[in-house]
Amino acid sequence: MTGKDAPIVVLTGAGISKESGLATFRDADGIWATVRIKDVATPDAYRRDPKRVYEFYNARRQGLVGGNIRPNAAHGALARLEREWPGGVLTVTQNIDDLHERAGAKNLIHMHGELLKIRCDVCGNVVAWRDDLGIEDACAACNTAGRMRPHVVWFGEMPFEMERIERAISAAGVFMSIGTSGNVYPAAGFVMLARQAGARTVELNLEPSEGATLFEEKIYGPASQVVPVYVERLLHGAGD
Ligand code: BJW
Repeated sequence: MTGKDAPIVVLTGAGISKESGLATFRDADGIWATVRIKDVATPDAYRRDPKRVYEFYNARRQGLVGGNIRPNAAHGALARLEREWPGGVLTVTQNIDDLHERAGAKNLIHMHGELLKIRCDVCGNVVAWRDDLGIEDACAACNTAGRMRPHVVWFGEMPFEMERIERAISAAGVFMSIGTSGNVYPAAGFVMLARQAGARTVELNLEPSEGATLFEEKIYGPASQVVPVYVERLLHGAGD
């Protein structure tokens, strides 16, 4: 299949957490079917109506912390791959949930931020946060009130750790994309970078994504089923 000394980069999206009970964005029953991006996921929405944005993320935070949300077999299989693959594995997730780390992932980048953190818009201080967030909450570092925001990346903002991600993809032997529709850049462009680097490119998704034709190998089905099988094949399959 591929040399086991070659590093693997895995990109994940909302589809990997669907079977854990978290909604995706663009499926028929997804988040964007009930709220508009421009009302909750842009810096302008936050400036215009911070309360609306707080409510949107408070509800999702409550769902993640208080709901019966657990990592599924796909998160578990990727954590196993990270532990056992000799060449090293970096998981880059677009998801703001904490299911990869709860499954045991250590080498992980949350390129679109984390739901269980908030950030001061004034001084940049980031803190862990599991409660509701409101306009009255003040920054523990600079004391400014009313300027704490979800530590997430909205449209028009730069995703986190782009240099590190691009360096890792440029050195990868395998690039796997799991549970993402390929609608949102720069993540949707990573497959092109991986191809330029000569990596083997694999899409594992419920259905063909926007960029499906760019992948050499495509495996369609629920992540909790197809990811563990693919990981087993990488670790112990016959070379092909
Ligand atoms: C399953 C499954 C199961 C279901 N098993 N699979 C014109 C052209 C190109 C780019 C732009 C453009 N105009 C504007 C842009 C840039 C813009 C962009 O991409 N816009 C597009 C809409 C066109 N991007 C940005 O603004 C980004 N920043 C940026 O570009 O900065 C400048 C820059 C320049 C140069 C280099 C680098 C940067 C920021 C994007 C921020 C995205 N933010 C969000 C919300 C915040 C976090 C949150 O609230 O959660 O991030 S939007 C939302 O979409 C969220 C997700 O992370 C992201 C991706 O969604 P994802 O994960 O793919 O979910 P879905 O629902 O789309 O797909 C799920 C898939 O799973 C489906 O395919 C299902 O079939 C599948 N599935 N069940 C397996 N059981």
